[in-house]
Amino acid sequence: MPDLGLHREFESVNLGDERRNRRVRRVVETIARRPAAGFPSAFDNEAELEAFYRLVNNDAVQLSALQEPHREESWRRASEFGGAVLVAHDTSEFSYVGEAEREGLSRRGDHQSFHGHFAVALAEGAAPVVHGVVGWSAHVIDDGVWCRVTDDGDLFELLVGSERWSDLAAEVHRDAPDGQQIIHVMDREADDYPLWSRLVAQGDDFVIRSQHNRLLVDRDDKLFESLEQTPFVVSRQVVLSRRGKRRPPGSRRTHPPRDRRPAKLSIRASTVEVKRPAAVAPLGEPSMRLSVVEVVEIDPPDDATPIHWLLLSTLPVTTPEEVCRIVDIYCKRWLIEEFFKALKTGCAAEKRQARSLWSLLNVVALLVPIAWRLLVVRALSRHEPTASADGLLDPVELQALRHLVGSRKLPAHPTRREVLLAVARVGGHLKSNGEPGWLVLGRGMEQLLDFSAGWRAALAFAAGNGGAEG
Ligand SMILES: [Mn+2]
Repeated sequence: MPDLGLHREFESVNLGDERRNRRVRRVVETIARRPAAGFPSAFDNEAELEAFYRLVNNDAVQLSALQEPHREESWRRASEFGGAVLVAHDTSEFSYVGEAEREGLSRRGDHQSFHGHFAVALAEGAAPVVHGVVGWSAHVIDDGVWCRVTDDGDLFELLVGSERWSDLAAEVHRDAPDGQQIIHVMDREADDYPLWSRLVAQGDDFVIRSQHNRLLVDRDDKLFESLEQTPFVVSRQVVLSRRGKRRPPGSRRTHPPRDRRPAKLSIRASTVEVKRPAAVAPLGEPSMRLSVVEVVEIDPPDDATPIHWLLLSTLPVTTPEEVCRIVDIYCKRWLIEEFFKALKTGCAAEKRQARSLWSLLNVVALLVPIAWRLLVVRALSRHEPTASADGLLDPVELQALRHLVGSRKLPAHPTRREVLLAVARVGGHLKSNGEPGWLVLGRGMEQLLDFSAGWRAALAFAAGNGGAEG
C-alpha cells in the first residue's frame, strides 16, 4: 500500500519564492487538520490567518503552480501501481450564497458560482484505487457562454461547451508519463464527435456514455436501433451510487437524482461505424469505428428510473470479458462523484470565505489533496472493511488515533473499517447514527491530524532536534 500521507503533496511547489513555498506547505498542513472548519477557526491566530489571506489573494500565486505538485504525485502513484489509468472527467458547480459580491463569479439567482471541471486518475480492478486529481480547470458562465479562467485570471471564451472536456483531456495526456495507456471515462455530456476525434488523435482510449442517436455508415438504422438484433451476452450485479440534486445547468434531465441501490444489468455489444455529423465537418475523420455496449436494467424498483446506458468505446468487444470490462470501467465513474462530496462536504469548499474567484480557486487548489485523502480512506474502508488498515494512516497517525479513542477501542492491527469508525468517532459520530458521513469524517480527520502534528513535534523534540521544523 503506498504512503497516503499529505506531506509530499506540496513538497515540490514552486511559486518562485521560497518563503511563499514554505507558507503554502504550512497552510495545507493547517487546513488538513480541520478540513471542514471555516478559515478563521482553522488558524491558531490572527497573524496566521492574515498570512493565509495574503497568500491566496496574491496575484503572483498562479493556480497552475498550486496544482502541479499534487498532479505529479498522482502520476507517480499511477506509474507505481501500473496498468492502464482510467481518467474520470466531470464538472461540478461550486456555489456561494450570501450578500457579499465576489468578484469574477457567475451570478445565478441568489447565489454566485463557478464550475470546476476535474480529471481524477483511477485504477482498473475491483478496489477503489484513486491515484489523485491529474488536472482541473475553472469556468464561469458569462451570458450563457462558457469561459475558462486562465492562469492570469483572464476569461477565455469557449466556442462550444465540449471544449472544456477536450482541452482538459489534452492536458492530461501531455502530463502523463510517456507511453502510459489512458482510458478517459465520461458521461453523456461528452457525447461529442470532435471530442472523440481528439482523444483518438492523441492516442488515448475512452468509454463515453452516448446521448445522441447517430447515423451509421452503410446502414439504414441508426445507433440506438443498431443492437436490436444482437443477443444479450452477459448479466451483472452492480451497486449504483446515490446522486444528489445539484448538477450543472441543463443536466437535470440527463442526470436525475437517485438513491444508492443494487441493480441487475443485462449487457450486449457490437461494433459500429459512426458517421461524422455534417455540422462538425471537416473536424476529424469522416467516420469512426467504435464499440457500442448496451446496458439494460432488469426488474428495476417501481419508483426508480431504470438504468439504460449506451456506452461508446475504442476498446474491443470480441469476448464477454471485454464487454464486461467496458461496463466495469464506466461504473468506476462514481468515484469522481464521491470526490466532489469529499471536496464540498468533507472539506467545505463552498463555505470558504474569500473575496474573489481567483482567491477561491487558490483555496480549492489547496483543498484538492486533502479531499483526495478523505476519499481514499473512506472508499478503501468501504470496499474491504475487514482488510488490514496498513498504509491508510502513517504510523504516527495510527498511534495518535489509538490515543484519541482509547487503546481498547482500536486493536493492535486494526482493519480499515475499525480505522474509519475510529476517525468518525473522533469527529463526534455515534454508532446509533448509522454510517458516518463526509462531515463527521472531515471533523475526525481534522482532530486526528492536529493531534498527530503535536505528536510528531514531540517525537522530534525527544530525538533532540525539537523546534528545527519551526
Ligand atoms: Mn457530468
